[in-house]
Amino acid sequence: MSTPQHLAAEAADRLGELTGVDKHDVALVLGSGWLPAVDALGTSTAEVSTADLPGFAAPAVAGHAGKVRSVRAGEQNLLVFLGRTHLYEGDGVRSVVHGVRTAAAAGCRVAVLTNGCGGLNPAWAPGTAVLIRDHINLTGESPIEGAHFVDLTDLYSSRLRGLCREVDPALDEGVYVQFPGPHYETPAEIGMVRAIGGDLVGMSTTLEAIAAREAGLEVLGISLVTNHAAGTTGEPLDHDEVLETGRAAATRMGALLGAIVPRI
Ligand code: 8IG
Repeated sequence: MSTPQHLAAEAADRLGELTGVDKHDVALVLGSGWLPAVDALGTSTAEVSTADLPGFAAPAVAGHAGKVRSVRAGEQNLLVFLGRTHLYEGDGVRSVVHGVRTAAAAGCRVAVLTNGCGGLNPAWAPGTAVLIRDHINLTGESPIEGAHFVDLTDLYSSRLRGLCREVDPALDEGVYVQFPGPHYETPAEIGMVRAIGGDLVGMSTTLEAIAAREAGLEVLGISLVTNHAAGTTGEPLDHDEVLETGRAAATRMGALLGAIVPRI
């Protein structure tokens, strides 16, 4: 019988062989708009295709390459996922959280989960980074298998959020709401998000955060608001504009991550 944790341990072993790095310390998952930030993190010592690691699904979206880098940053070995598997790809929740489980099996104690998302607060111009304070998981899924009642109080570590605000006191915080996607929300759905206390809408992160917590990792979540949420301006949402906003913000996001990671 192969559990998801066994499969992750196999992937971590293979990762160790391919990168020559026995143990990683901090995992980073780079979402939409964050990929170019990788160069600001440190010196890349190895790049592995997830196709060469057991358990990873083939990537499905332009701008989401299935690559993992080992990056040396000061005294730390970073395991950087250049893209992620989304629930809407249809490969199931096990695939979505396999990277985080692999990171845990590779020795990581912290997971930094980034994403691109829509923002409900009109003051958040596209290109604004927002710390995730908490989440609402509207996927109807859990990555946890069996009767394992994992506590999600302070899922998004207040210690790590505090550290981010030492780096940039202007960082706002918000509640991230994950929808299954891949369609964006209707204006009525954004009205619901507002009513239930959400500030950010996206298609990732919450399932990975839950799996990370189950695996004992400390979690930091940072969203890049790439667009105003549907119906909050007169404009329709466009995936190419989302990618362009990410490219334009990359240098700032790189500087932010580059300043935060050494303090973790
Ligand atoms: I980038 O407005 C990005 N991803 N659900 N809604 C949802 N996902 C997103 C959005 C958005 N922008």
